[in-house]
Amino acid sequence: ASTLKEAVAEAIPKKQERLKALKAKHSNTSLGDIKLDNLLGGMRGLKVMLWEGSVLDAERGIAFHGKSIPDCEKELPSAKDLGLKGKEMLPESMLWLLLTGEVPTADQVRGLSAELASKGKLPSYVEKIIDSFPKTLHPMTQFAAATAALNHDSAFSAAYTKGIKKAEYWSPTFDDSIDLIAKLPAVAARIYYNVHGKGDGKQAIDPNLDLIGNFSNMLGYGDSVGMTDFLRLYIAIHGDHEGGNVSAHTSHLVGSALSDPFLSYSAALLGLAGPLHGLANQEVLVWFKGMQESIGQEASDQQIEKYLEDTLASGRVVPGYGHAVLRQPDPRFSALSRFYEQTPELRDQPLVKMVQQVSKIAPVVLGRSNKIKNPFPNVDAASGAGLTAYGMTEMNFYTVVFGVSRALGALPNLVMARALGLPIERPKSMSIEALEKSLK
Ligand code: AMX
Repeated sequence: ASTLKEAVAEAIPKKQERLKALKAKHSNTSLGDIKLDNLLGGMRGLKVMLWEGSVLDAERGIAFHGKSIPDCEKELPSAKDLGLKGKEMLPESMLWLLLTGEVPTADQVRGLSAELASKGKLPSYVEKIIDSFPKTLHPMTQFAAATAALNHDSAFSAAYTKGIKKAEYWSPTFDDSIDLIAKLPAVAARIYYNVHGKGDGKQAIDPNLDLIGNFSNMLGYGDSVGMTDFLRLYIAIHGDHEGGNVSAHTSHLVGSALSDPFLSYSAALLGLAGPLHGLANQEVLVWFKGMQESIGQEASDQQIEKYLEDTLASGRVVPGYGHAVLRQPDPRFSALSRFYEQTPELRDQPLVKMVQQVSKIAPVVLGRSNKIKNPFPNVDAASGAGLTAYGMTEMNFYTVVFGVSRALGALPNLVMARALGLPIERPKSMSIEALEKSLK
């Protein structure tokens, strides 16, 4: 296949066959019991969703079609493989893997980058909508609203109105998904320009650059190979974290009503904006700032330990630590740490050093609480330090960067859900009275 759409078209019939075979053999096979604890405990552990891109293992962390982050770093075409400045894997390569299950060639990735660049500019009505937002409106609210507004030109919506056949749903869903992935950087950059005055907000998109090369340019960091390469890694590894997390599950749920990809992903962004989910990367920096003001930049291990204890005692969470599924340090945290250690200009930055220092102390302190199931750092513990070190000090923009990334996983799942004919989601809920009666 020379294009991603051709590769997806080749992958779909094989998936349809495998799903058919599973249904024929196992429609009534149990995947586990539902306990009251699951119902009251945020549905933890219940296997109730089909999600093709990635699977999260509590001990080993995320695997994208079976490939760990280190595997991806070795195998996926990188900036270097495409002759670009930098060396990190490209989010386009991750997108190809997530959608098809295959590692693309450098030429395939180059073609995809060019396609994304050709679709990256915003229609002027969306620019006007973004420009009309008050600067004080949180960037995530602006991001979600502008993303929803892009559905004005949805191919899926138009095709549905014309009466497209169910078997063909995946094709305009794919077209919208690529269109949205192409435009998210420009939406984000315009918000950054309006709120923080950096970059030029003009969407000068170079057809010979990759998605993140252009994103970095639009944000005003294009001259920094380090920042551009950091953003590539950041956006590749935040792309997908199986289906149950709030943003991914939201896009799946909303998409199941046949809302188009723009609406579905806008809803996902609103979930990502919560402090227990994507906003944690902003919260981490707020927490670090508070700590630096309180105990200084050269704090001792004992001072940090005490600060962590005080945070817990005050009833707040330590942002960037813990996870609903993971029970080991997050390999995404490890990948960012590796980047920091290998990058001389970052290694000695005070905040980067402090992030590494806290990551050794916090697991001990959080581990003493017998209720916290995972005392280890998650990806959000590390991600803001790199952005800050490269000059992006505006913390309320960090979750927007996460939001540019999460589309790489959420949107392919919508394509697959339509290709596999998955139905509208409609789980059963229970009232206390209904539970009392059925559990008597
Ligand atoms: N600091 C303090 N308390 C924590 C904690 C932390 N980092 N992590 C968990 N706990 C507490 C919970 O609040 C809960 O307390 P409660 O019983 O009084 O309500 C108890 O420990 C048990 O929680 P858990 O089963 O270990 O975790 P969970 O599945 O309920 O929640 C998560 C997972 C991520 C929301 C939680 O660990 C947390 O709030 N972490 C801090 C916020 C954060 O970093 N979020 C980002 C996660 C990754 C992402 O989505 N980007």
